[in-house]
Amino acid sequence: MDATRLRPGGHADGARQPDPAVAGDGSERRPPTVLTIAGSDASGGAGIQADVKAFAACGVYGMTAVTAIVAGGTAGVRRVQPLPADLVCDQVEAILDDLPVDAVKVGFVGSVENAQAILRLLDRLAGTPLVVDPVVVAESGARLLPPSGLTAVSTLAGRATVATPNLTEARALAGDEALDPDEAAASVLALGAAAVVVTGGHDSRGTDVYLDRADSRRLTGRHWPDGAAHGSGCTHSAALAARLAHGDTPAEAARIARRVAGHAVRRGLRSLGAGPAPVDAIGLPR
Ligand code: PXL
Repeated sequence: MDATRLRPGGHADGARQPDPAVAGDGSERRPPTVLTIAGSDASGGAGIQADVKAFAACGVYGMTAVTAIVAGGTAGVRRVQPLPADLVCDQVEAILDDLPVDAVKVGFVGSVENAQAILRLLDRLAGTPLVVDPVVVAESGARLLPPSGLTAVSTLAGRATVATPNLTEARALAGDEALDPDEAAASVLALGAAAVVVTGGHDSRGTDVYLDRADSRRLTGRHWPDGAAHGSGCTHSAALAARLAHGDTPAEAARIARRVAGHAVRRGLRSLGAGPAPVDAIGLPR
């Protein structure tokens, strides 16, 4: 199939368009696509596993480049093994040489070398919406990224269309533990990101703070303080990237991502795991 004949998304056109996969001009429609560059969480609740489930829940085709293997569960992490930076590059380049990418999410990078390699790869992705979730700690409290990695992750966050730190991560990037969510959002924006969401909507705070250079919003709604939260940040940033791939503005994508992550926490699988239970983004039968 000639890739130029494939079109993202689109809606079926009633009786004159019986096959929703074929557009009026005869070209075949394709789903929006999102690439996640992130770590593998052995427990299946967070990382790349959470991303792929959030992509499915948001109706996009997901592609993955794995940065690190995290041997961990809901209660903690045994080992973090970054993959070599050239292997991260090969994965991304294999995708870029073959498939369309409508949005990119960067999650846990695993190492400074990987962060630097990802920065170089972004040159090939200029113009593609980019969500950067600057993962530093797991929901269990386990530190995933050593302090030496913060500068590289700050640089990545500065390239984002939307950066999505939680309050702990935003303070770490800003180097100031005392910032409130608004101040933390302003500091991350100052790194160069086009927009920032300091997340809190899927944890005990209940409100996401959205900030870009023209707009500032509090994203509120139902709040699930006793929900299952392992993977909630990954689900949020993956859903946000998926909505950007659908063509939403950053502010609208952030609004929907808060809802998707909140529902995933509410439906979280409290019967699984010894720590914060894994989110459920896809509504598993039980
Ligand atoms: O939830 C943060 C997170 C992100 N990425 C990976 C993880 C975790 C938490 O465990 O393992 C790969």
